[in-house]
Amino acid sequence: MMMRLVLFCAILSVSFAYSGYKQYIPNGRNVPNPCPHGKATWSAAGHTDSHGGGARNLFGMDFASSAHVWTHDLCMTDSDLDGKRNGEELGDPHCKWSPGQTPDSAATGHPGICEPINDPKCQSVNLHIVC
Ligand SMILES: [Ca+2]
Repeated sequence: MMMRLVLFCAILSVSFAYSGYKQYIPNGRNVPNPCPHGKATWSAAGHTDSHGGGARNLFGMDFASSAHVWTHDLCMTDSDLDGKRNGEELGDPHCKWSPGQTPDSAATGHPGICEPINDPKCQSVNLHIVC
């Protein structure tokens, strides 16, 4: 019984660790999944696996570098090198969003996955993405 409780708490804390960052980026709970098949949203925008977890993607590395804070610089950066700034993709085109506010618009792209996902220009960037 005690072991089950410890395991349950461990799983719960891991889940919170992932979901905790979503509130620190605009539309963090509604980042579109650019994969051709699968669910509509990407679980953890900063990671390579669509279900959450895996290594950090390019946006995840930039987000970690800014101490997990949505800064003007992070907003203006095009982490995934697809020609669209992170703020543009996450619905904060003017880089004025802060936690707790409603973003200007819905997210239109994924800040850590070069899109269109199968475009030749994106192949080297998307090498470790797991749909
Ligand atoms: Ca981009």
